[in-house]
Amino acid sequence: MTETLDHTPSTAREADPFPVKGMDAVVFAVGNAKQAAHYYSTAFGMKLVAYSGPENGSRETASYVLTNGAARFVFTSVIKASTDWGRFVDAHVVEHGDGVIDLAIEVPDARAAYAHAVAQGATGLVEPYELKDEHGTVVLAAIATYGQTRHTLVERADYTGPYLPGYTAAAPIVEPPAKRTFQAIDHCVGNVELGKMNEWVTFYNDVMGFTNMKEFVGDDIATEYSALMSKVVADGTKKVKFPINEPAIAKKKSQIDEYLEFYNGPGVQHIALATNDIVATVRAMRAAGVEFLSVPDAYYDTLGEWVGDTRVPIDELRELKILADRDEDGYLLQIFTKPVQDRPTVFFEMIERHGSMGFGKGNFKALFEAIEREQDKRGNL
Ligand code: TYF
Ligand code: FE
Repeated sequence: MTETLDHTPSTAREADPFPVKGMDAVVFAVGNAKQAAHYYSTAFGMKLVAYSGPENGSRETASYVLTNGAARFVFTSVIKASTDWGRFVDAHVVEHGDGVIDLAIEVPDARAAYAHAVAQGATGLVEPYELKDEHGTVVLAAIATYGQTRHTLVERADYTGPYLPGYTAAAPIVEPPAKRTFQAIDHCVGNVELGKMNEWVTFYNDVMGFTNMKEFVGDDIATEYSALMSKVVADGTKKVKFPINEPAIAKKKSQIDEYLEFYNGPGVQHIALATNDIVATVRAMRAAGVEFLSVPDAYYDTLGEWVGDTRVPIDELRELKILADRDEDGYLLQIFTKPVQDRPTVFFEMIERHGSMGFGKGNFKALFEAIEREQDKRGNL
């Protein structure tokens, strides 16, 4: 038998089966969305742009949409549950505390993305459907990921409204800061149970065609100090990056186990926000009362020797407790907030990249020790 020649142009043959445009939104289910919208405005420097609630036809939930550059967060609370969705959001807050219910991804074709995902083994949660208003049409579908988290697939085409049909434009709660605090979502990290990291990495490989990035925390480092293992998957353009952590057995209870205990299962651990002036951002956020993790002064005594020159003098990094790391592609500056609710669960990272596409591997020891000091304050064994 002769081989059949494949005449498909190579571009089509290699076409991405699950193209993505970027993160559409991070959607939080919270106990009090009105106050969350205020906190993310005044403390994180975001801008309220859209609202959905009883005043514009949504009697069940109130949702506040805040943006900062391309980054979009949505905070949803239940007013009075009357559908399965309202009951789900209510139960989510009881079970997990304030947390992320949806890492929504913008795609060029939500129907095709959903069909591909489900064919590759994803659990479909919402079949593709259209929403329309005077600003145009949006197609939405949703698939399940770890824990009770989902990925809504959002096709906006030519939609010109402030967020989605059902939302109306809203005025900022306070005047946004003159200088933007961050401009995009850099990566979104999930915590999964012991032994499940590779399953979820395979899920993103199969369902979304995401590939593994080279930076990971293996069991060699895990047992020494970090008490976690981590791998990163990303889409072909590296715009959407999802690190996945699982706990590792170590001297003390893993920070991932602590999260899983207080979140009552897997979920989003941290959202990293990209800034182009981390010094100004951290100064503004600290002044507004945001708490960040501290590393010992000794970290800065040796930093210059291995990180080399960065845009920010070491003394300023030391003053603000900003971390730095360098790899073969460049360097990055980063800092981590403490958990932003009473449960030791969700936190944020601010990151300023200069070439490096890593996640701060050189800082893992100092960072994880800082996290463990916080765990100790909470009475961790
Ligand atoms: O996203 C990352 O991989 C880095 C490092 O519990 C990190 O921000 C990893 C795990 C963790 C805290 C930070
Ligand atoms: Fe991170």
